[in-house]
Amino acid sequence: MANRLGKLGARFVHRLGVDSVPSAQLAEGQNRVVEASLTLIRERAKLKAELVRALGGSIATSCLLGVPLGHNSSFLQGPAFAPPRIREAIWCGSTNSATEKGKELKDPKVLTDVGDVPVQEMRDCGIDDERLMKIVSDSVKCVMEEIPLHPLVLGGDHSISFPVVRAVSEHLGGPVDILHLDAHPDIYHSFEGNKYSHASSFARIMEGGHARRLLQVGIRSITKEGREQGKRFGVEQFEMHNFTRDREFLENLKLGEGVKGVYVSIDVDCLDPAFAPGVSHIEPGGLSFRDVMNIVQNLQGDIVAADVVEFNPQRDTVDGMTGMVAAKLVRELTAKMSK
Ligand SMILES: [Mn+2]
Repeated sequence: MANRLGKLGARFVHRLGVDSVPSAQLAEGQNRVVEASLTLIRERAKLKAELVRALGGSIATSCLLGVPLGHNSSFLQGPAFAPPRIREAIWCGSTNSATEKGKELKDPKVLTDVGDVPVQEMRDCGIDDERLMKIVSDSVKCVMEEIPLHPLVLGGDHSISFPVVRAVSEHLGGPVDILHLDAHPDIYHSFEGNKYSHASSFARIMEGGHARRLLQVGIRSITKEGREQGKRFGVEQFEMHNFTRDREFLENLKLGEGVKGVYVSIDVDCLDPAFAPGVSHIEPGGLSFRDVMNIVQNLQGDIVAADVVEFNPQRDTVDGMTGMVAAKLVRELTAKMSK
């Protein structure tokens, strides 16, 4: 059923062309759709920030922003369907709304939400990837402009990390340090001819000068090009076959000093598939959920924004186990970001 719906969703996109609609008319219509989408996110962010202030304010409030984009995946497109599944699991009645160290998720000063960027709707209007990536960046900026909201982005495939990190560094006026947990380095110059591929996002981030340090943790599927690109950009790649040696260092990280803060990007496939089977690229030999918690919970640094990407609901178990795992990653990132 989920698979059938997924395919229908993807097929419902009509790529509008100049042959069917005059180009000036198409461009004008697209502009209206983009403006409407940004207006909805901007106004919701403004209202949620007003609510936080009315409740006494905070230093930082995590703010969910869904980016249901799956078409830059090289294999399956299911991550486009993840944001509503993650939200459902965050509030699932099988568990309570407290984080491990006692933050209350129902408190709007801790966690709020501005909804999703309407990715499919914009593609249906013929908007191309170059522009779509800019709309994702602009949506993130709409959230960051509303103090004290800090974006916690729900993917989507990993291609979204590029426009999100770009927006964060442009908004803050300088690079950040990035902690990137993933089975893959996602640093190909381009993949299958697509420079916006989910396997290339960190090449775009490094070229753009949006990160000072990039630490990649959980790596266990890396090619020669992946290692060469890593060296070229000065990336600190921590491969799983050395994890026993690296564990103590990684569980006591201190990042973000002298730059604009820390960005955390979690690809759900950093976890071993035993913990998170609902991903597009099953890669055995990964981190345990507690390994990830130790790394994230012990991290010293000011987390300015984060993402959780590559959860594929079409690959999940019938009881939605990976959805709960992705939701817990979001819950614990929220605990870490909110102050
Ligand atoms: Mn990955």
